[in-house]
Amino acid sequence: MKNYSLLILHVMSGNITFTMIKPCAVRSNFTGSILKMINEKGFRIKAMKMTWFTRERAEAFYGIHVGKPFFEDLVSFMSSGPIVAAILEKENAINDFRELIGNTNPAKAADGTIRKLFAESFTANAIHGADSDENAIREGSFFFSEMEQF
Ligand code: IDP
Ligand code: MG
Repeated sequence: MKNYSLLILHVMSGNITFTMIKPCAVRSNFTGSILKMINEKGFRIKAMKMTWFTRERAEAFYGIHVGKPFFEDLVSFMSSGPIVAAILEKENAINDFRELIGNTNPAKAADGTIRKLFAESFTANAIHGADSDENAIREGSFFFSEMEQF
């Protein structure tokens, strides 16, 4: 595979995460405020685009959640409008980003977290953050080619 060694380096160093500003937050014009918080926390934007999931692409992206009770709502919601997808770089990226976004359930998210500030509901919880180094690489590759990562 092309650039396989680079990919392994990223996985091992754990300095990459993948995020999406979800349709609810883009619709509400929170994109700028959220990106500001991400930058101020020390993340560097390695790749970024505004795009729109088709239903099929959303189903494929969230394949690990097939069969769960929230899957249908999640796929409908995620394909309901444009998102902003990005690959972010920082030491300890996965954990630090999960801390910045807060609990999946915004009712449980800590004060000052992105989900606490901007989420509308459990499903429409403003932002996605990858949960592991492996998933960050997989999810980033879902949206960005090598040439789109800087
Ligand atoms: P995460 O986004 O915090 O990693 P996951 O468990 O991976 O949480 O779930 C993916 C997304 O599915 C969540 O961000 C949320 O939008 C939605 N979701 C997860 N669990 C529930 C639920 O119990 N009710 C409604 N939506 C849920
Ligand atoms: Mg997850």
